[in-house]
Amino acid sequence: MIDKILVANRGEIALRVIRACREMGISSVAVHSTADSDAMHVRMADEAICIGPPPAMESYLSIPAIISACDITGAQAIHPGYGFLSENANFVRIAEDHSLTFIGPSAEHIRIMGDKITAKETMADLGVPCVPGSSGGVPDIDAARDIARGIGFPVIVKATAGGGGRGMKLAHDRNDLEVAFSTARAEAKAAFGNDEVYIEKYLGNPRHIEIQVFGDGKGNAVHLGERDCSLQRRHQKVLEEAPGPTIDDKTRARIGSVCADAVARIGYIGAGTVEFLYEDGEFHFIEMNTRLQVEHPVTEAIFGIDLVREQIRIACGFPMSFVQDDLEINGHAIEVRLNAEKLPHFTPSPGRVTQYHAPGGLGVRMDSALYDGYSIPPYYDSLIGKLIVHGGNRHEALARLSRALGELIIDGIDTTVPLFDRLLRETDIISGDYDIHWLEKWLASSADDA
Ligand code: MV4
Repeated sequence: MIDKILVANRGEIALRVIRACREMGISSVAVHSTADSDAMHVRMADEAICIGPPPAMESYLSIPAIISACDITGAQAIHPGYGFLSENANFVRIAEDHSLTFIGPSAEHIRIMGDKITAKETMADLGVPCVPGSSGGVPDIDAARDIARGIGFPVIVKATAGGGGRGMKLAHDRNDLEVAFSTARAEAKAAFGNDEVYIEKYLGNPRHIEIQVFGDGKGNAVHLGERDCSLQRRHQKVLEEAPGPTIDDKTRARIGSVCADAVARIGYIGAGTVEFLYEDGEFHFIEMNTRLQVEHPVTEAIFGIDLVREQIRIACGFPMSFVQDDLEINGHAIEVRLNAEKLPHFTPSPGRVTQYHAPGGLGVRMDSALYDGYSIPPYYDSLIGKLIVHGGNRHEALARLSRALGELIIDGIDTTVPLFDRLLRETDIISGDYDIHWLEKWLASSADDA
């Protein structure tokens, strides 16, 4: 039986998990570094335990510290949130060796999807459409030339141990290939200790569309539609929405069932996200994330479900509380990520929040660990909150977002809030006409204006 869960994270996602625990009558244990003694997750949890000094390597990423915290508090399960240890297969194995339940997929599924070549091979075998490219690793420049000749330029060289945009090199034509290949290799070796690379056809103007899936670990799985996360800066998502502005019901049902079938067939357990590049009406698999994602609330909003509750139910051995036919989309949801950063260069801006007022009202959800007088420490990610709005349709959601941003007060630090006020006046944003390059181009051109 699970009656106590340790939340191996901080900030808004720790609160998100603690809230689900409380609603389920499960007690929660917060862990924190010495920099986070005054953090909201420490206050909100039933118990809190200090696990180390400020650097994440010595606290939130310290496996012995977290296992010890479970032992001391009697927590039977660990929810990792996102980031930190959430996709660490070794951590999952160690937790299981200590008879602790990891609230997430198996170590083996995390390992498979963590290696991008293995992930792609696995998904291709399961019938998921992939970006054309090498089958497996590319051993040398001659093999790279053969692959590129086959698929045509431009191509992109990616590190198998990379992901999320780390370790990629573009080659526009055959003259670029040797440099792209050898620098991708060298950087992969330096960054990940693994120099294996693969090659894909480079897609010029895709959208980033990701499919939320959920498996029961017994061969059943559902999909919960897509999120369009194309608005990114330096591989950091800035705004996400569901449903995707360019995805119709038939397209969703088709790609959704391909993804649900694929993860069902591998016996996947819990929440997962299958990432695609979507261009000219076609989906191309790139990666799978084996965790709850930052942007999960937009999916929760349109389906009216609690994904963290489902994660915990499955980990406890209960069935999922819905089947595919129960899942129906209601309206439209948009999330904006609020960072403690100073525009225009997105410079981290930690410090004391002198005044905080969260927006409210119908269709507004603010997930944040801020409070009046809180000091944002400089050691961690700059995400300080997520504002999620839900409306009957996209137009209503946009109006609600604008209204909610107007109510929001965060004083004492710089934030990315002014960015959204400007974005919401752009016709491409209002119409939903953007791809993965739109935001960076817009930021570059608005820098020229200034
Ligand atoms: C690509 C691509 C174009 N073609 N792969 C970047 C993050 C990583 N998850 C995959 N990425 C890309 N892979 C092929 N074959 C363009 C990107 C890419 C990107 C993808 C999603 C969202 C934003 C992006 C920004 C730049 C490049």
